[in-house]
Amino acid sequence: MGKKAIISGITGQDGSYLAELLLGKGYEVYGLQRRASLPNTGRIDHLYGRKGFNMTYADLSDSSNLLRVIKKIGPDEFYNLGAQSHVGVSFDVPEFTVNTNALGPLRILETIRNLGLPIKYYQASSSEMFGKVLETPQKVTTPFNPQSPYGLSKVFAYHITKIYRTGYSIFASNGILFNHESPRRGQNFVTRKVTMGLSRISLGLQKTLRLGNLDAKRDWGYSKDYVEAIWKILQHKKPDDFLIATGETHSVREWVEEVGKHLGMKIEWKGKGLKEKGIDKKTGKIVIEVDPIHFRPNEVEFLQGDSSKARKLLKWKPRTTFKALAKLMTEADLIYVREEVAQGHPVTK
Ligand code: NAP
Ligand code: F7E
Repeated sequence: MGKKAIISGITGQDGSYLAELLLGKGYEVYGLQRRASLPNTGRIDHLYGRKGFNMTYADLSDSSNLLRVIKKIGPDEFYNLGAQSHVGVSFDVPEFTVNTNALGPLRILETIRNLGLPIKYYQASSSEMFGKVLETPQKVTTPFNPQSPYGLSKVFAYHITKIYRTGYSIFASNGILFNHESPRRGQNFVTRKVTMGLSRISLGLQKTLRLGNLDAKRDWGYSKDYVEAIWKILQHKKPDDFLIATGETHSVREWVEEVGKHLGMKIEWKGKGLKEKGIDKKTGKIVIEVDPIHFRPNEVEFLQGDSSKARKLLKWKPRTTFKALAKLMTEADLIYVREEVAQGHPVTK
């Protein structure tokens, strides 16, 4: 019989790709789904009915339900991907963010400890923990300097994972993943917001797209490549912490330009600060404007990861470049927007 894995956050971007990967490897997958007033399973609807795929209700804020579910399933592996994952939103809902992202992992680890079962635990740690970076490129050994409730919640989760590993000999590992994107990325993260927004503009459905800090630089990879690293981290001979990144860094402005190219636009920048505009040279129209509503109280300006430890010990490397990622996400969103229109869904004007 295949291994059993629980995935929290299965309805999210990474959870959906990880579920596909594990089912392909013959796992029995148990996804934790939280209750929502509208269906929240759009990313995994295609998996229902597939052999080995199971879903159950659970919430990371509810210890007793985590105990019941983990005890009943008795998994070999627990992938904790569930989180309030939006950095900007974490300034608006800091307590909820910390409860889910910091105490959630503690609740799972306590359950594993109390049950005394040999369950391997994966913690979805984040490059946001490096925050205002103290070293470049960032390595597994770079000190953390978080700048948001989100970043700080993930620092707690990172350390509690290590404490349960060293203190109770639990196979508990951290994957410090840098930004990773895909056509399944939430639409309020900047890469997807741009591929959706510029696709709509190219089809004449929207006039401009309003963004925040265009200078921020990120090390952007592809979620499908990164879930392979997540799986490999739990297959490593001993529990450890790994950093997963491409090593390339680009600004939000460069992402906009690259996406524009795939839509036949040539975006040029005029003006400075709040007055800066992105203009499509081919049409002379303004397509990007700056809106301070998207600025954060603290900003992480620059991230670039050194994943050499994972490349050496896990034999993992990213397969998708920045340019390839922009192409695949833009192509997918052009189709998505066209379908949205064909189905008569409202579009932003
Ligand atoms: P995502 O798309 O936002 O998915 C988050 C998932 O967590 C969703 O399934 C969400 O459920 C679930 N969730 C939220 N609150 C919950 C709660 N209280 N109880 C149970 N489930 C809850 O995030 P992602 O991009 O796939 O990222 C996966 C994980 O990796 C997250 O922990 C994130 O913080 C971390 N991470 C992401 C990146 C990245 O660049 N993507 C980088 C580093 C680390 P609903 O669908 O119901 O909202
Ligand atoms: O912002 C800037 C924004 O929200 C990237 C999460 O998956 O990765 C993600 O966090 C940058 C920031 O991702 C807009 O200020 C400009 O500097 O796409 P993002 P993030 O904050 O880096 C890390 C690794 C995680 O762990 C998180 O879970 O882009 N930016 N204009 C904008 N960002 C957004 N969202 N919207 C804008 O209009």
